[in-house]
Amino acid sequence: MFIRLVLGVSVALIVVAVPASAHVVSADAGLRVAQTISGTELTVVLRRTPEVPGPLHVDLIAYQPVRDLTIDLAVAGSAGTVRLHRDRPGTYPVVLQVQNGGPHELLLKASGEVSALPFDVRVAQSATWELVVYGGFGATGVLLAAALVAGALARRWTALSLGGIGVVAMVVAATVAVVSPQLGSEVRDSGRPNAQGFLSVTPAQPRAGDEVTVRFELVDGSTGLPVNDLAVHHDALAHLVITSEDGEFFTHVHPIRPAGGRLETRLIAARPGRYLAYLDLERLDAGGQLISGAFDVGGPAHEASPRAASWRFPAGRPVTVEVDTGTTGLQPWLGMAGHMITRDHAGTFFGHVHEQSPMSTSDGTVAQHGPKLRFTMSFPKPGKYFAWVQYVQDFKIVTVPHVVEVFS
Ligand SMILES: [Cu+2]
Repeated sequence: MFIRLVLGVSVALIVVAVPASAHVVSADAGLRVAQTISGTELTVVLRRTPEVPGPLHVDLIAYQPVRDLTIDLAVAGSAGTVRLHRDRPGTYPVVLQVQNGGPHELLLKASGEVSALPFDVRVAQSATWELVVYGGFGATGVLLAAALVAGALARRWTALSLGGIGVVAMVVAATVAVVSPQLGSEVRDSGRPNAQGFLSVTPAQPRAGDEVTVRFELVDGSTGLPVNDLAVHHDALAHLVITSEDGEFFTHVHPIRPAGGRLETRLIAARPGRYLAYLDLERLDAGGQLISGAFDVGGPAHEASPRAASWRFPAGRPVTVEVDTGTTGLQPWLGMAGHMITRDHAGTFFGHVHEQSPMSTSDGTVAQHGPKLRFTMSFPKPGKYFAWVQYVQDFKIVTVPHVVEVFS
């Protein structure tokens, strides 16, 4: 009876899981974070780590166009280097070391850009309450066995006292096991944190053809302090879509994090005109947020090439499109088989939907989707919209632009 109870409580204890978080690297969980560094689109994969001190296996998955690029990686005093080779997309592994559990930052450096990716190492570490619980159950077992032996040898009082102490030890262990999930859990204020974002560009007045650094400063709406709690969602700290107002230019990147509360990306703004930026992020314990901004690029105006609408949809109700990619070799990117990003002509509406097949568990290197991608979205009002379908084939991000006419 005692043994069954002890086993039951022990199993219940093992099942009490550490609360999931968006940054955790543990024995059962790895982390994927997309990063656009020095113009190269990467997925940084932090593999599962069973113990500390121990190795941290990091894979950089590089997407075309890949150019010759040296990326220095560092975490907690351990460093490594990855050299990307031109036109060789795919996985570049490196092994770093982690000394202990808790919060860490993985530093990536390439061509003067630095990104610090926060993550949390959670591997089995003995907490005080665990020592009490396991020690209590251990003592119970020993004392009860001793009591049985004493009982068998007809030492009644010895058997009773050993049994009594054993029962006390078990009660203490069981009590701590029951209340321990509450120990150490953080008390949080109610309400969800809200971020304010400010966009700036360098140079401040870029000309067509310049390399432009686009920067978002993120501060907490209540405290005004830099936002340091971005959660990895859809395999990135933040997703940044920049389009020219005329819809001719489109980029979907994953900005580097040079410091807490700051996200940056570099791009060549080839066309003059207005550019609209949409930053999609999520904070821990908060919902998703879309922060937008705009900047202007000077230079003699280019005529936008007239493009006929490839899709016509009714306004205000869900529509499903099927896109035939012509291949069964699609690799998941950002955890999905395909992405569709939409924007209205004025830039006041922005949408991002995903392909409908189940979310992939692959790190992106396995081709497991296609040829058809299905997207369901809706367009709120009649008018002209732009849509961009994105998927990955042979480690290349394919972007297919569409013009959409939405009627009433
Ligand atoms: Cu993204």
